[in-house]
Amino acid sequence: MADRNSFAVDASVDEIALAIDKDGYAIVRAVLDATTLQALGDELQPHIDSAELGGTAFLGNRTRRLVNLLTRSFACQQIAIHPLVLAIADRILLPYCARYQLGYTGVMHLEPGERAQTLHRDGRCYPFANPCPPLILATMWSLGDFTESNGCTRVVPGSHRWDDARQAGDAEVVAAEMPAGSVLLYTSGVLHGGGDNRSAQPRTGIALHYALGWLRQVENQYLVLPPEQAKTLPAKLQRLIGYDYGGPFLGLVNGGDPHQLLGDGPATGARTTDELEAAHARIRPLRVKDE
Ligand SMILES: O=C(O)CCC(=O)C(=O)O
Ligand SMILES: [Fe+2]
Repeated sequence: MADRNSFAVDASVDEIALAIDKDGYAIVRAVLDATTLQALGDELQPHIDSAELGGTAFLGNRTRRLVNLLTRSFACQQIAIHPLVLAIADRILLPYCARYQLGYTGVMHLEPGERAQTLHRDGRCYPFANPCPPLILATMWSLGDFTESNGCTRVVPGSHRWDDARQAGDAEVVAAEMPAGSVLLYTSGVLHGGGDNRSAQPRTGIALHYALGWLRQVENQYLVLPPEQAKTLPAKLQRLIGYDYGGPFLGLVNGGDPHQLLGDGPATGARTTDELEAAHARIRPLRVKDE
């Protein structure tokens, strides 16, 4: 059955964001052109070949995991700032933060015979009870076709609105099938996991996660990419990896904008700006129930 949350690349950002709000995920099919897909494969494959296996049932005994993707692939730097993804991230995350950031980059390369991963929420590293607002917008780009038989990501529609105690029944799990060059987007509250790879070919996905700007990054992007290296990146990406305020009075360097470390900012900056204050004033404060 066709997935109602699977969209063609010309779908509107509104439609896609609405699906993510309602069901916790959406797929946008065939976003990347053949040249970009080829470049991603060429740049990443040598690193994937030498990457270690996960080594645990959760990380995957037959899954090669590669991290620090921005240091390894120019094409990955480009897809991290893909305008469609950023437009969707604006819609999903900016109601809860003045800035969001790239929190994690990784390849999940499931070798044939890999077993399905336990369903989980990517937001579990942050100690909030579920249901809770989106802390992360995760993207999973398919380097080849993602099918039910090669272990495509499985998602549980609507589970971002469930309590932590509720378990998913088999009939509630959807295989997020998509052709090569597509992107699955899901929020931190959605139960999901890699599938069984029953095919004879590996299944390769690129995970790029965007997190609210006031959270700690899963992968410390600015130690992975210290200023000398970060200088070579597009300005948008520099800010996205953390050379930016996390919000008013957050993430300062010399009392101001961390972007100054890359040589273009004021020597000392303002602790906040009118634009940050306005963005902060628009966000919905979270109410944490004291139990
Ligand atoms: O490989 C996949 O499809 C999902 C992997 C995943 O969700 C994870 O490792 O957190
Ligand atoms: Fe996950």
